[in-house]
Amino acid sequence: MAGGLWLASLTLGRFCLSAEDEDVVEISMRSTEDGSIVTFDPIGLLVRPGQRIRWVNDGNNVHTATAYHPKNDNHALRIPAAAVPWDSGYLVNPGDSFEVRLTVEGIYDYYCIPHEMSGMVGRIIVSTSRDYNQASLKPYPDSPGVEEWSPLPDAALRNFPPIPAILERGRIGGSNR
Ligand SMILES: [Cu+2]
Repeated sequence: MAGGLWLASLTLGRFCLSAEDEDVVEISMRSTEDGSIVTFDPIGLLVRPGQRIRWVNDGNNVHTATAYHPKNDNHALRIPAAAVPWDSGYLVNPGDSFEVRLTVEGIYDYYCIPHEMSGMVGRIIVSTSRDYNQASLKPYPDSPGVEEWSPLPDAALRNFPPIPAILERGRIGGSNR
């Protein structure tokens, strides 16, 4: 019970569990050795509120998992307004990982700091429903909307998987280009 309470008090951050490990959804931070392909895999993911999400570096490059949020270097707000933004910092070594637990329902777009310009972005939907209308999940506009926010690179805008596809399939694999 004490462990459960301790867990419940954590909303994000780096932490490690073994015996109490519950199900965790992993997202690989993938890169070819020459860096010609960089991608989150899966790039689109549907999770239930409160589920643990872990990004793991596959070891060929340096990556971050960083929420689209003005607190992260003036990026556009592309997570629910009530949600807490995150930034993993640089994950340098093979197997380096970072976890969040997203409790607010909605759409979460995030990027990799060194590879945003190359389109290394991902989208997580936190929802108890797979029904597009019932979940009332609306896509974010392409333009940042607020003057101070940085515009998104075209490569990033191109790569967000469509919301209906994520709801239907649950997970969308990363780029193989
Ligand atoms: Cu990256």
